[in-house]
Amino acid sequence: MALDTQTIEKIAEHLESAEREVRDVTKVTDDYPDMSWDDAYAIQDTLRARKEARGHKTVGLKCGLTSHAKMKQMGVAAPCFGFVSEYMNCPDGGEIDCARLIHPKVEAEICVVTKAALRGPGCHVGAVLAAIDFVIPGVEIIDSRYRDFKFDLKSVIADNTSAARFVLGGRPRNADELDLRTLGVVLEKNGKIVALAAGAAVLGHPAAAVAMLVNHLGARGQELPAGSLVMTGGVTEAIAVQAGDHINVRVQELGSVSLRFV
Ligand code: 0L1
Ligand code: MG
Repeated sequence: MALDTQTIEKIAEHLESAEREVRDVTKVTDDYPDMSWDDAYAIQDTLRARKEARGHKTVGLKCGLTSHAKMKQMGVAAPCFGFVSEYMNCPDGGEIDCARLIHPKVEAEICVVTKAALRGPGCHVGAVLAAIDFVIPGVEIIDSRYRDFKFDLKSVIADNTSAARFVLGGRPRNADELDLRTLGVVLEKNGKIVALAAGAAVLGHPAAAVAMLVNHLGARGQELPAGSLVMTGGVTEAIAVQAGDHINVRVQELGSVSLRFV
């Protein structure tokens, strides 16, 4: 670790204030260029502890930058992991208040809820499929706290991978009834199709993103407990939205999820 505990706490407070006050900031590595990967996740962990201390329960984990479309869009070459909190959860068909967000974008995601604990290292797609309780479609609303979504991977990890809001809905299904690789996904904005993809866009198989998360946790001495929600990552590039926009995501076999920005 390049940063001491006090500095990590200071950066987490800085990023949390930016979110709470709905204002953008410059990326953390501008001020701390020697920050390590462990520092980046330590800042994220501190952010999580701060939210939990405010009563914001952590309700799921997320994989970010898991599709090549997203990696290309953001100019990074590897996935990252974050968490979602209770206050980020919005109802299917509901409204999202843009006044509480800086510059939101939406991502269509295939999400899973597990029924058995998973432990890495060595977790693979087969182990994940055996542990999935059900698959559910979702939309993630990302809102980087960094000006113009300009960041590097360490800075985005510190900023909890831009997590802001999420919506789950549609028709949950058992994983053994589906081939997650070939599930078609259609993202519509204001009634027009703006992005198309299939589940395989996420690391070849959405369960591979979950395995990667489990191995990441394993390297830190943690497991993914039974009953965990995991968002496996946007299947397409993220789409910018503003007040007045309506988003509908259709996932083959899993129904649709919609939301309106006000
Ligand atoms: O969920 C995601 O894929 C977002 C990861 C962070 C990068 C971004 O803000 O686009
Ligand atoms: Mg995402």
